[in-house]
Amino acid sequence: MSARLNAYGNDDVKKKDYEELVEMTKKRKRCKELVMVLAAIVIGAGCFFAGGAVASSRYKAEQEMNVMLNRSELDGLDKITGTIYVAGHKCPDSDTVGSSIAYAYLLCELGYDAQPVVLGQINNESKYILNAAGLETLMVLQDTAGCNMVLVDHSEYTQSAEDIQDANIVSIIDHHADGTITTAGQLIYDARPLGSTATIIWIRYRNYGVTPDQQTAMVMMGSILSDTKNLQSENTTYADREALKALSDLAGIKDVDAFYQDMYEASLSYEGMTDKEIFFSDYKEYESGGIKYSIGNINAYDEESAKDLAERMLDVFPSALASTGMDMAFAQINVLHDDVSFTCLIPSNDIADEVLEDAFHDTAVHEGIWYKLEPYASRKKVVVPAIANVIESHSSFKD
Ligand SMILES: [Mn+2]
Repeated sequence: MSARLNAYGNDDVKKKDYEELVEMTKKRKRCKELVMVLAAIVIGAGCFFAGGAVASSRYKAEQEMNVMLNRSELDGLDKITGTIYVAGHKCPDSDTVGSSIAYAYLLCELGYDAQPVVLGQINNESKYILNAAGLETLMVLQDTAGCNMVLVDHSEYTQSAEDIQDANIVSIIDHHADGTITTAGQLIYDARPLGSTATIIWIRYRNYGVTPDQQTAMVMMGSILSDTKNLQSENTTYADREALKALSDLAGIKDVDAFYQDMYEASLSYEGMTDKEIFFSDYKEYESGGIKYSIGNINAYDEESAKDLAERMLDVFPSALASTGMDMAFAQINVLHDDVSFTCLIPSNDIADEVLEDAFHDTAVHEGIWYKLEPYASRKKVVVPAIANVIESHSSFKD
């Protein structure tokens, strides 16, 4: 029997040996490849972590450098003698109160003698926030002449202390249109189009490498919630959302919506307040094309209480116009609920009514004494620009 030759020219026995050899070689090759892959992974990981460590230390050095660069803008404060007072606008709202506290705390942490103050009585919403944070109400500064001042949440003379021209203004931190206040000397002027001044101050904490304590974080939270209506208002930005997240963590507030709800309910309570005090509780004055006007912001629970408040504001207007020297005034009443939610504007007199008719004939419904607008219409972003636009384009209002 001739040996059967296979394709390799070997007999069956040799073929078996050969196949085993091939299999072994393959296994060895696979092993070698595995070892090489493992070695590559180990080397790669080593390089990655070493590179990562270099990158992170470089990043840390960069961060430290940034903090030092940012802090150097405070050098001028070293030459100041006496306390630096931090104040928001007249008829303080929760952003003004929280921002004053937060910025004064930041300056104190950086070694300066700073104190938060207010230019008038705080409203019920701010009282709720201070109470929740366990903080005392702020000192009312009557006289600012000769004082070192940081102005937060405003930059208009009409919204500041009467004698602010005679103060030494060292900084303005604001999120409104640039105002009328000017300074003789250098200053930190930080204006950013964010939802609240407290958000700008949170960014400044980060820039200076400082963390607010629990109480300060809570009042800053209150500022953002109040000015952005719990992030619902159209002025809300990415920065406001991030600031609120970080600050609620620091404040230890897990249920931010519930905190806002309690704030909101406190803001609806005008208990023990006269009609005049209600109108002036969140009140601002403006001037466009030589016409002076004011807007008082009020929150109401439902349409019925809004109607009641609107009637009461009509009674307040004549004396409010007389005592402030305004040409016209408006009450802005906000009803913000899941089931019913709107903003309405009540004009003080015929000329104010004409302005609203012109400004909102396309976007508002004229119902009896008020003009009903979309909910969350921001005083700053919707109401004031529309009114200013009408006043500036109609010279007849100046007569
Ligand atoms: Mn504000």
